[in-house]
Amino acid sequence: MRPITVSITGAAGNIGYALLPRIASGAVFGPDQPVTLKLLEIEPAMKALEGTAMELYDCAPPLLHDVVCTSDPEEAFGDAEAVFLVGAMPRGPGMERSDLLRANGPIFTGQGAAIAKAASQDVRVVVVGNPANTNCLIAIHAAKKHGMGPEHFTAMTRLDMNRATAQLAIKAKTQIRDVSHMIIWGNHSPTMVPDVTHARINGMPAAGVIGDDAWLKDAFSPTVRTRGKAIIDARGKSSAKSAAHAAIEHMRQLKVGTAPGTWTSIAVYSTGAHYDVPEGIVYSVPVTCPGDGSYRVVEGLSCSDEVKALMKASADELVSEREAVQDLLG
Ligand code: NAX
Repeated sequence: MRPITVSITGAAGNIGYALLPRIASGAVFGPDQPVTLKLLEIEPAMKALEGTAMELYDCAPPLLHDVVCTSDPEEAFGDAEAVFLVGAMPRGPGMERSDLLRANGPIFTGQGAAIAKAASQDVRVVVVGNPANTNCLIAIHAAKKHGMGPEHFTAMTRLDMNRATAQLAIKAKTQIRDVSHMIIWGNHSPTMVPDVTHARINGMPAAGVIGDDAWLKDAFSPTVRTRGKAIIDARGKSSAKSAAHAAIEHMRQLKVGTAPGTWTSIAVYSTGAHYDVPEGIVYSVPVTCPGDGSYRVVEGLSCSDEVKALMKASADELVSEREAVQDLLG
């Protein structure tokens, strides 16, 4: 079978370390599909990348066709059919979210343009590096200048959805597989909206099965929103395995499809047509994926006034993030 080219940026980092062997073992494209991995890093991390690649070979994954290590974005994205934009500068002590946006934004102008120039015209991109939604928007604008449309680019809120799904299962003392239809609306930030309204446990409304509105309001949402910090406090390092897993699930559902009757949460470019989300931001919504790389926003879901207000607050945050990087959107 013809190998698929998959590009991963920040491949020598925490998440990259967890991501590479799983992609090379068929987690995204299945157990028969060979993959060529093209790994992008910045110059100072090339030595570490070499070590990561050595370990990857030492896993001897039968599906691994070839590995390319490079610091040249166009080489890294050449012929890519799937791209994981993980590489970004971490938020340092005393750095505000706006500082992070300014620091990381330029990475995504260059990479968005390089993807449009060098990748397969069917490429699908997931942005993981934070602030993921607005980094994705920056990449979309850069790619557009080279003729590639926004439908190729998405940002990851799957980790937030997985965190929420697991919390519901634990609270209901049931299995994770029994929980479905969780939604994350908005920004991958503390304003995200974990919405349980349509979630089901064994096909029944989750809120009814749990029967504890105070927990849903006061414990559930804050736990999901602050889970990243809780992991850092407990582990001394940020989420890596769970983030890599979420990125894999995100890409797998785009490429292979969502199961009938289910959906997933993905941050997509808003056309202004759904749920009063303003046009021109990257906003997480429930989507179904037919399996050809495309997605369809699930329409017509009811939202309470409380959820609508939270959704608007998250949209407002994304609009102000967009304003903060206006000069990068050209
Ligand atoms: P690390 O700091 O371990 O790794 C990042 C890697 O990116 C480093 O090796 C660095 O050299 C590389 N890098 C920096 N600039 C680059 C560039 N211009 N081109 C290519 N590579 C570049 O971070 P890690 O823990 O792997 O996290 C990566 C990103 O994921 C961070 O921005 C982090 O905030 C974000 N996350 C996003 C999540 C989400 O749900 N969307 C959750 C997990 C994670 O926190």
